[in-house]
Amino acid sequence: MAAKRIVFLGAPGAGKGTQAKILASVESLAHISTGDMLRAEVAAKSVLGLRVAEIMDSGQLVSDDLIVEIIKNRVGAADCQNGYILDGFPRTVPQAEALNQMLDEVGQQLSAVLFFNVSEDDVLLRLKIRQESEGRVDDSAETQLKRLRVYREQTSPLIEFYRREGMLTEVDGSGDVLQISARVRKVVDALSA
Ligand code: B4P
Repeated sequence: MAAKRIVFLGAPGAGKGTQAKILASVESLAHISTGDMLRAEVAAKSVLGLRVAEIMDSGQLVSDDLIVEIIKNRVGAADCQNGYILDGFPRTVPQAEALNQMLDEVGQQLSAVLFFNVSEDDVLLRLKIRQESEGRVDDSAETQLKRLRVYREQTSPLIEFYRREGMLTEVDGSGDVLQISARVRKVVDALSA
């Protein structure tokens, strides 16, 4: 079976990570979350972690060069042979261009880009609940709004970018987790049909 290489795109709190975990396990794909990778560096207090902690906590994006370097090293790993889900990458047009170039260089192609469409009200509610249960610094009320602004300005242009490339499939990201994962499965099943 052909490897599946899928990008999950959406606002902070749109449920990319939640859905990526489910799909990765069902389809035996590597789940590559730049957010999780950066948080692990911060928790380990590594040189990289110390550099990015403040940027993440303030709701800003980490620099494109740094993220591209992280992804380059990650997609070559053995667990990516069957394919992978890029969860939270790319997040800017330069990151998307770097990904295209990276894939060209190794003769690979993306299979699909899934855009999780969720209202800002739903996103803010989910982040508020997560802040209460997990206490993530970047889920505080003030930072949530900043992250949404950064998303609108820097990430949402990717919707048009991938639509133009004929790669974009929109998934209704409202409703409960199982409803949404059924929608995701439908799109992914169609890729292998
Ligand atoms: P991420 O970790 O990607 O954070 P996220 O956008 O909040 O996560 P996601 O959309 O996956 O939401 P989730 O499923 O968890 O990024 C964090 C930071 O890292 C960024 O701000 C940036 O600083 C940095 N970063 C990451 N990638 C970068 C890049 N490429 N370039 C530069 N910087 C980068 O869902 C959210 C919550 O909702 C969860 O609590 C979940 O349980 C809940 N939920 C999910 N689905 C639900 C549903 N259907 N109903 C109710 N609740 C639901």
